[in-house]
Amino acid sequence: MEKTVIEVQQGDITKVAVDAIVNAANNSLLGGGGVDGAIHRAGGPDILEECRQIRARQGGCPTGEAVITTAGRLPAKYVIHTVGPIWDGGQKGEPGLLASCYRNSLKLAQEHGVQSIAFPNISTGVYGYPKDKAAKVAVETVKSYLQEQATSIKQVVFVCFDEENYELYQRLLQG
Ligand code: AR6
Repeated sequence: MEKTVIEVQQGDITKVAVDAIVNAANNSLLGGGGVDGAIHRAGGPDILEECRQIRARQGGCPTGEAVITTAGRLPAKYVIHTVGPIWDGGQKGEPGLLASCYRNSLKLAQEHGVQSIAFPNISTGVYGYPKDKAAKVAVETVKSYLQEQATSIKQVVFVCFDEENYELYQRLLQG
């Protein structure tokens, strides 16, 4: 089987033309700041309306899980909203929850026939997860998922907004 390409880019995830972009959302699914704010601003009100419907059905999104909507005005077809853990010292299950975000997002993408997917650096903004630790979890989880599963996904892009994350991911993906 053809190998999935894993790439790193620096920039704004709302501009990336892939089948699905992942949003670092919160349990309410009702929007917020950071990448969540940027996605809803650029994508328009349809995304929030779909999030409201999901919320009415299932009461938001638990930490570590993911839900999918269309992408409004964005170049992507889908937005996968996942909720990262809030960093609280690292002994409260944060690494497992962060890994679940990546795994559940890939699973949902696969269920929708997605071939290319872009991730932001989940939890490393407002939620305070140390960037180096989060990058390791992200890269390890994506790599092991792709090794374990037969998948439709041909391209995974880590979109880093800041220089520090960009350098961390470049280093981790070199090897
Ligand atoms: N494109 C790509 N990455 C971005 C963008 C962008 N346009 N904007 C910010 N980032 P954060 P969290 C990076 O705070 O830590 C929201 O209010 C940013 O530099 O967006 O998971 C939600 O509603 C950082 O590396 O998400 C939640 O309440 C990364 O995205 C809460 O923040 C994640 O930072 C979630 O916190």
